[in-house]
Amino acid sequence: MYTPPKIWQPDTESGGRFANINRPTAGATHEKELPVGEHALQLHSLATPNGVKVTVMLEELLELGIQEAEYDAYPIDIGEGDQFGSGFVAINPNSKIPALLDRSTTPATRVFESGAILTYLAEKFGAFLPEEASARAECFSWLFWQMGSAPYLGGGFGHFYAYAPEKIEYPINRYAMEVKRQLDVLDRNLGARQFLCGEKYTIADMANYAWYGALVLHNIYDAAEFLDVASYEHVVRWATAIEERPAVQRGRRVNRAWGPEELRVIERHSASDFE
Ligand SMILES: N[C@@H](CCC(=O)N[C@@H](CS)C(=O)NCC(=O)O)C(=O)O
Repeated sequence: MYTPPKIWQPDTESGGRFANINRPTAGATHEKELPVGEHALQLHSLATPNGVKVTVMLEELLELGIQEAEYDAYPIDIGEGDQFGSGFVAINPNSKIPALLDRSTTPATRVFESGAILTYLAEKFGAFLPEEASARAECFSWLFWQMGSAPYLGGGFGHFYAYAPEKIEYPINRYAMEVKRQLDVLDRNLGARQFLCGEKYTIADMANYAWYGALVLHNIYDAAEFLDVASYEHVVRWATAIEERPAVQRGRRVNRAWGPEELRVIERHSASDFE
């Protein structure tokens, strides 16, 4: 039984996995310039679900033949604290991947938060976001739904089920209930439509696929059986169809520093990096 003290103090000893990168303050911890490539778009990221959303979008734009979407992608090793380097913090004061710098504008445009990056790219290139107001609102609804919901999946369920130093029934129950509810929200919607916002594939699908696709197709947190993810048939059908797209297969590999060697593209500068 824990009795909170009058004034909270950080306890980095028993914080579980990732405790070493957690601290109660923001800002840079060290001076470190970011590398700069030849393209206008400079992405600093990692192939986690939040990172994959953006590399999928960039590869989808390139698949459409939009050359201006060429980009340099550099890895940020969040386990080593790269997200607290001065160069990275200048593009993302929140010290989390992904972060994008667009050098085609004067001054350069920084964008952080994966949902904001997807929207920025969709608006810049006029793709994967409906123009018409009602359809656009539906797309933003599902995009923001993902941004608000996934922290309960990752930071809530994933943390307590997979990473916390001990299995505690109360938070696991609470977050398993919420994640199953979220899967049911998606499943009911996808039972009536091909994609989340209707018959067209949009940034809302990319954002949601990165998290819920990983859950139903790739057993993240080793929880596929525990959450009975196979029972959400429409979600599985939708995620499988998205994952077959060549751009998605490429996007999943960018800034990936783990898994089979032949699938890793730790830095990406051109299409030839996938060969
Ligand atoms: N809401 C943010 C979340 C980003 C996020 O949580 N990124 C994680 C990796 S998936 C991170 O950089 N963690 C490092 C840290 O917390 O220090 C987004 O969607 O961009």
